[in-house]
Amino acid sequence: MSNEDKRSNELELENKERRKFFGKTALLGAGAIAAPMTATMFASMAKANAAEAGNSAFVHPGDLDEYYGFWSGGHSGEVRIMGLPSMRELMRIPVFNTDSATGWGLTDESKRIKGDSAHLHAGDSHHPHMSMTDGRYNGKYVFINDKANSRVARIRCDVMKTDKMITIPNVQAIHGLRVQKVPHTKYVICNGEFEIPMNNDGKSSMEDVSTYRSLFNVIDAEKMEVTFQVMVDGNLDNTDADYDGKYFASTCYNSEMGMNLGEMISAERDHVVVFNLARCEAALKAGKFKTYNGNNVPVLDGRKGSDLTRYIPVPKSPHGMNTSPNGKYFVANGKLSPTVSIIAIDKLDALFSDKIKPRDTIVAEPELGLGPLHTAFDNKGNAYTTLFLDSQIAKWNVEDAIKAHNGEKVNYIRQKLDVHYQPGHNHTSQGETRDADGKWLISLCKFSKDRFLPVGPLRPENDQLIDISGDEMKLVHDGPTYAEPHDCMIVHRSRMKPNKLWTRDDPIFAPTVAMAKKDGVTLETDNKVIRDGNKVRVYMTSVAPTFGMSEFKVKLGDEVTVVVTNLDQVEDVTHGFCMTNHGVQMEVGPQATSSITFTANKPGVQWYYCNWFCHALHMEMRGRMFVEA
Ligand code: RUQ
Ligand code: CUA
Repeated sequence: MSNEDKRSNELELENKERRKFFGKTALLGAGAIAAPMTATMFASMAKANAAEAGNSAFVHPGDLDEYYGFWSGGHSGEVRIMGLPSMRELMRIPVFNTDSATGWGLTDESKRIKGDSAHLHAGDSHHPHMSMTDGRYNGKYVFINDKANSRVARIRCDVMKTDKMITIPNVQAIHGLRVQKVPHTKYVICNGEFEIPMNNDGKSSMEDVSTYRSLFNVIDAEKMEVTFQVMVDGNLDNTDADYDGKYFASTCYNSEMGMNLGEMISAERDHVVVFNLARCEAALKAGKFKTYNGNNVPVLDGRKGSDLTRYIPVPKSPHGMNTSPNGKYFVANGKLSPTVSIIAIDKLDALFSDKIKPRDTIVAEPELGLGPLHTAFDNKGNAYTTLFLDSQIAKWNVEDAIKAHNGEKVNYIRQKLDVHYQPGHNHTSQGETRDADGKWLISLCKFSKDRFLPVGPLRPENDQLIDISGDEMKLVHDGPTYAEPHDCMIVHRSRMKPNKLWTRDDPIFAPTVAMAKKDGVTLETDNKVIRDGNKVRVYMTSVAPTFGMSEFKVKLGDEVTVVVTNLDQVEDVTHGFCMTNHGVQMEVGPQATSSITFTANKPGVQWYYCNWFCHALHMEMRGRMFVEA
């Protein structure tokens, strides 16, 4: 049995055990207050859902999904975990947004992780992608970009929390993001979309755009530091990596370097830039770079004529960039052209040694329909392209498209399916890896219009689930979602092994543990108030249903840091800490330490309470801060 099969079986077994537990002992379980589902409840739900039973997407209540989906939250700034095929939302991971449930953006731990952007409370997350080993998801990290504030963040999949965030210098609007697939994710790659002057110090101008550039960014995935950047001609949109560890490719929709719409869409062809990783690393080593804007990030020159890059002309304002899971092709999606351009990756060596011309790498340019934005793949040689303007997904066969391009009389289009409406990204189960399995396709539709009960002028998006396991695509589920799942990826559950509890040595709260140590406090046992000038550190434990400290005193104007260590060892028993009227809220997971700092600017009695429902006596889990005037 493979490790993946073992993990899948393990999950099934745990699930059965859990149901036994809830069936018998949930009411008595110390701390566990989740209401058990009775047999009658199960039966009636099963009956209500009987009609759904024939639906391949139906997952019985209590059963586990086969896949984890990672959804970007778009301009809500977060990442969401979905279960597939049920399309149940399992969790939200705050990243670039601020979240009152978890205290993300409010706690000292999250502010430390956000670093230089701790003062920003907004973001626009687009492209979540998981780290890989040998072209396969390895369950370690998910990386995501923030277009709004030019950031990249990393989520640790053992705890499903953001653990690193960086602001990328010298660029504006990080857009396309992917990971190196082979041999492993050493680098995260991403594009600076908007062209800005180099240097952008106010001494350039609005009229002369000759110093404006977009940069390709190569980030060390473990250190989360920019290793180098590559300056290009034109701007950069989406990107992807090959399966050989040699090349990255990015689309450019503004080769014109236009500063308004008319200028940006004037050329019939823009291009794909291909980056040669070995040559970039060699140039970096040889010191062939410059720095800009007063920082020390090395910027390589990959403009036309450089040996680091090649420019392949493609029609017209291309958008999505997708590598086929057999490692053979880069597919650039035409957007304003009804075509996609298929670049043969095995011709890139010849292109970089100037044996062939850039357009010689194009092996087909199939016409698919209006507004092709993104392409996904199954394991049978088929591709699925979203047609934004046609509100359809075109299923087509890659090798047949190449035959047709070579003059053979074959129909490469397999099917066109209406989706509702205007799809942007799509994604197949494990389709950006060698493990593409051809089971599920998600169409992330930007409009839902009439598909759901009206909820006012602002409508949900519509994430549609399509069964692609048979010859025909079948739409099986409509999923309303909040602004705006730009992109997603679908990971088999056997690849994932999240923790059930925190471990006391977790690096996310290690600095807080170090601070306590300096104060002579042992977090696991002590409940203490430490005064340090007008700074007060309040250390307390929590065990359902009490805080280790039910009262403490501070003085008006003190800067108060409350550090809560949750000693509960029971799965799912999360506590919270909320100081009423102070905008102070946070999650404290089992075995975790969380801290939050605020000014005691209101005199008198201030109640604090646990804001995560943890026990039958959860309401009583509260205490008083007394602020002396
Ligand atoms: S982009 S709808 Cu931000 Cu991924 Cu194509
Ligand atoms: Cu602890 Cu609610």
